Amino acid sequence: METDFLIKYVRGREIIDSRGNPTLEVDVVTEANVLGRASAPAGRSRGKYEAVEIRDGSKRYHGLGVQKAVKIVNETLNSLLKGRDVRLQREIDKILIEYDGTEDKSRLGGNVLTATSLAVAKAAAASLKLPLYKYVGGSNAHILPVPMFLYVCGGKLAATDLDFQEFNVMPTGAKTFSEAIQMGCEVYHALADILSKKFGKYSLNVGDEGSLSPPKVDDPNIIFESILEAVESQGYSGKFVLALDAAATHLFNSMSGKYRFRGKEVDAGELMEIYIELAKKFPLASIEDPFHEDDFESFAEITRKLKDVQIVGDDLFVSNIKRLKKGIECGAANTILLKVNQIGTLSEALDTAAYAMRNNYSVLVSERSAQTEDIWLAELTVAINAGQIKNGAPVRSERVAQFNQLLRIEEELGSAAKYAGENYRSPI
Ligand code: 2PG
Ligand code: MG
Repeated sequence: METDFLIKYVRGREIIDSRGNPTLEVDVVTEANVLGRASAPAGRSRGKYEAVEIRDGSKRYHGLGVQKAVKIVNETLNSLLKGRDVRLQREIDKILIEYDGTEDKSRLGGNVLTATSLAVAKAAAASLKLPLYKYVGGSNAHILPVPMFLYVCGGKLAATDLDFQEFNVMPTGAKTFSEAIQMGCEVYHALADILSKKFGKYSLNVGDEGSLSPPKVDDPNIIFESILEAVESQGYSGKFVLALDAAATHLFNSMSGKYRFRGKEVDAGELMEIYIELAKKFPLASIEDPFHEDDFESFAEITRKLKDVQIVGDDLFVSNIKRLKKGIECGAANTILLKVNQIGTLSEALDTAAYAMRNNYSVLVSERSAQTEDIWLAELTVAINAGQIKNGAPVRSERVAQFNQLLRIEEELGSAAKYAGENYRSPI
């Protein structure tokens, strides 16, 4: 019956994320009692142009409670969305965006919009008895992404002396997604061994996303060398490339106009040289946020200088189509990091991804440093045939949940599944 697809009610609740902070989960239930449930992830190393999160700011949970967000869902959104057809995703997202009415989504909140919008999509998919990736992506959703595994962290995401935030790897030489997972896990454990022998047992402490934490190391060269040693030890030479997230916004001192690096301050030109040297010395295939979030010019310069390297805009673009357009106009970066909660709704994220691809920008779908067990991220990555997913280390449940879902999707797609491999920037 057509009325089966109408929303009976929308309900929010406060749950906790992988950092032990509250986050919002939303249930969308249809008249046929079909449930769509989704939750919002949360960033720590956030860009200033991201959609604002609604948090309580009261005593509980150190101000991070989301009871206000729950109230918005249970009262405002419940009456706004009741009786709407869950299959009309764009219409529902438009209602949400218009009701919010702000540039930074501060009335309803990026967390409220993300959890609600995805819960609607999940309710529609479940009502139509389709997996989410097929509902959103259609019959051509078939690319299994190259997983970008996080091995070592610095910056805001781990208690190490490393300034750069993330040292990732991509098993581009695997033949299938499941082989990529196997390779990524084997090398992670080999690296854990190598780091603990070189830098002591505290290397085995893990950061926000399960990354390893070698103490008293501030030189990125040492990290990349150790990672390559681990890759070789497992017989995978040449089958992995390296990927860096400098998260340079958080190293930037706006007073001096310089970046913090290894105990001193360097200017944009010196930082550029550091990247160029790393790219010469290592199979460094991807650099995210090499400069701060307002420096489109330096982004454009590094994109010209390191032609073969994927230059990713995270804090720079914040998944926002307007900022992406500005970047495309001046040649800043060649890849967008896609995080739904930076922008708000699923429809906006899909628009940004489509616009990027049409302009020869690659799309790297990304987690946040705090996730839940919700697997919409994995589904979205296959839905848009993105070709790559950034998802932290392969060792914590909120990370593993995404990898495992991708393994299930690979199995379900059978011979139609295609691992992006070396074509991760342009998999079709
Ligand atoms: C990033 C992320 C995720 P956060 O900078 O890419 O790894 O950090 O989610 O904390 O913004
Ligand atoms: Mg980043």
